[in-house]
Amino acid sequence: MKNPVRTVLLAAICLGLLSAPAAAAYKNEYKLSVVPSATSGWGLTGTYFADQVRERTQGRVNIKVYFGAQLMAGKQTSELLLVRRGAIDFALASTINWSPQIEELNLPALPFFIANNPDRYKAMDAIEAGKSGKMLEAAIEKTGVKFLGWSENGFRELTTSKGPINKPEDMKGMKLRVCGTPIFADIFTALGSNPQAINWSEAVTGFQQGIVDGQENPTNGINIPLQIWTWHKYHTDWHYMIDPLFLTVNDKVWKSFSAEDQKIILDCAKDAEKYGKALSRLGFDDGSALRYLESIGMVPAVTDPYKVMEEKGMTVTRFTPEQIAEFYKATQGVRDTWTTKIGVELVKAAEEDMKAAQ
Ligand code: X2X
Repeated sequence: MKNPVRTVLLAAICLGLLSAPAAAAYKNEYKLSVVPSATSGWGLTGTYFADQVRERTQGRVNIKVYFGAQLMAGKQTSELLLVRRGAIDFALASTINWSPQIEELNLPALPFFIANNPDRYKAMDAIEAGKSGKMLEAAIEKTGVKFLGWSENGFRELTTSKGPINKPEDMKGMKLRVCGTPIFADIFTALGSNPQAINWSEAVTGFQQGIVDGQENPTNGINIPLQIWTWHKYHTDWHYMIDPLFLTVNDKVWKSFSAEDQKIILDCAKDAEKYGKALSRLGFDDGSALRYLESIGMVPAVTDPYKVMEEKGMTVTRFTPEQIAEFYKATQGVRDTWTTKIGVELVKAAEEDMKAAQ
């Protein structure tokens, strides 16, 4: 042993005893879960977030996106459980898929609630920015995961192979695919249809085989990328509810990041919110979505969804205020029952947030 000091130092380095104090152990790859495909608005937003994080952390945080609910073997309502356990690191999750475990997240699924405001996008933003949004974030974080920021799948519209739908009676007996979240069964039963709970991973096969007569999903985010007109020729533009998306990460994983990387990740989540919302709102808002997408050089191929649906042979029924009023009335019982489950205080806070913003 020629140089004992050097030997001790080398041994200490090998044991990791002298490693830099700020350098937490990072994984080579972090898994981010997305329920639909890579080409959905949701999938594009997940990729955008992962790319931004990788670039801005200079590769320190390397996120890989897993599409098609593959990390949950297709069972979309298991996502929260797997993020909590650490089998999934990050998720760009929908309130719909986490609401079976977190009752508060049913708020945006209250039928004809958010879109019942003059500007439905302002109403959504006001909830997220307001007191009710803070209550939703707290409900998410109470389960032991870190909330990073909002994004959007979009207002959900009905597409059917039979139609058109002008009044609740037109839906009578129709077999409609819904996800397995309980409030959906209640809404579609109240409207006289026959809801079928099918995971998204199996829903497209259901459309191909004609097992169901229709489904509901956002236009830009899901229906157009999926070319839903292949199976459904009728589009009912009723905006009956919305699924906001949110970025979230396992708490332990979050705590393993340096303060610098945490800040970068939160900044990237803010940008993912702007991008995801612009994709969802393109062609439906006052033109801000298009201007934003132009400013970041990310305009998608379809910028006029109504025109595309009509060109593809879809009959688009845009609801009048009188029609909305009829559907509103038919779903009053669902709003009453679910307001109690969600929490009267939260629903009231959301009403106040939305009203203040109009
Ligand atoms: O299952 C659906 O309809 C989807 C893809 O929109 C959700 O995950 C909520």
